[in-house]
Amino acid sequence: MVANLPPQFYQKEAELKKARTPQEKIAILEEMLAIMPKHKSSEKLQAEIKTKISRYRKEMEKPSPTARKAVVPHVEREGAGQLAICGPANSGKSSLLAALTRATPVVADYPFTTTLPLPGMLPYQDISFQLVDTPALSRSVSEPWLGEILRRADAWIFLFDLSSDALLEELEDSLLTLENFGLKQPGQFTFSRPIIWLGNKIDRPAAATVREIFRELYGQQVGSWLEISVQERRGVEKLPGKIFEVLRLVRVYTKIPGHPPDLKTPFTLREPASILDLAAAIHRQLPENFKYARLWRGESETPLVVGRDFLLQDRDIVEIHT
Ligand SMILES: Nc1nc2c(ncn2[C@@H]2O[C@H](COP(=O)(O)OP(=O)(O)OP(=O)(O)O)[C@@H](O)[C@H]2O)c(=O)[nH]1
Ligand SMILES: [Mg+2]
Repeated sequence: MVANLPPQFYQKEAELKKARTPQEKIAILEEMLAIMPKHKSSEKLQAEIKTKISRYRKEMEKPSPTARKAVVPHVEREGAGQLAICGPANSGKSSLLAALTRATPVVADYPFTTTLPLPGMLPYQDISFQLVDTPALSRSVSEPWLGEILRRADAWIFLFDLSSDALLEELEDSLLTLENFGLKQPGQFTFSRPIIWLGNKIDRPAAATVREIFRELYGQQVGSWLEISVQERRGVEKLPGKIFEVLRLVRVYTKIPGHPPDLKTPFTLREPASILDLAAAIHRQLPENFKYARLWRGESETPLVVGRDFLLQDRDIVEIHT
C-alpha cells in the first residue's frame, strides 16, 4: 500500500475499470501517473502504471481481429472484351448482369447492395463479352479500387434509372466520382473509355417525365442512349450488337494451307488491325517468320495475296505463310 495517494487517484482507478478502449485506458493511466506523489514508496506503483501504458500502446498498434481486411478486387479478363456496368445506386446494374449472363448477383430494392465486382459472360454470335457488375459510383461510398476496375475495362455500360426523381443528383454524383478517379475530364463530358449509356426502368410511369428532363439536360452531351427495362426485357436485346460496335472489333478466321478454315473460333482484334497484329495474336514468333498471307473477303472465292501491313476487316479469312 502506497502512502499519501490523493483521493483523485482512487477516482481515476475506478474510471479505469470502466474504460473500454486502449486509448481511454492510456489517458487515465497517464493522469494517474501525473497526480501521484513521486517518492520512494510509490516507485513500484509508478513502474506498474508505466508497464500498463506500454502494454495498451502495443495493443493499439495491432490490427484488431475484427478489422476488415483491405480488399482490392480484381477481375480476370475473359472473352472478346471487358465491359464494366457502372452508374448510380439502385439503377439496376446487378439486374442487368443477371438478365444477360448466367451470373447470379444479389438484386435488392435498397441502394448499395453490390459491394464487390462480379463478372458474367454475354454471348454474341460466335464470340462473347465479359460484363462486370460493380458497386454504385458515388463519392460517399466508392473505394479507389472501383476506379481501377473501370480503368482496366475496355468500355463502360453506364446504367441510370430513368424513373428516379433524384436522377440529376445521382448522375452528378456518379460523374464527379469518375472525375475523382481521373476517368473523366473535370468540367467536360470527356471520359477515358467509350461509354454505352443505358436508361433503365422505362416500364415505370415516372419515366415519361424524367426522360424529358434527362433529354433536356444531358441529351446533347450524351448524344445517344438506349432506353430499356431490364424487368420487362425491353431494349436489352440491342446491347450485344452495340457493344460489338463500340469495341470496334474485327473477327478473323484462320486457315492452315490445304485445310478448310476454322470458322468456329475467330481471333478478335480491335480496329485498326493489320495482318501483323493477327500474326502476333496467333503466336509470339509468327511475325518474325511471316512471309505473306492469303486472304478471303466477302463472297469472293479468289484470295488476295497481302503483306504484313494490310488492314483486316470483320469476317476476313486468313492463311499465313512463313
Ligand atoms: N421497375 C423496374 N425495376 C427494376 C428494373 N431493373 C431493376 N429494377 C429494380 O431496381 C432495384 C435495384 O436493382 P439492382 O439490380 O439491385 O440495382 P443495382 O444498380 O445493382 O444497385 P446497387 O448494387 O445497390 O448499386 C431492384 O428492386 C430491382 O428489382 C426495371 O427495369 N424496372
Ligand atoms: Mg448491384
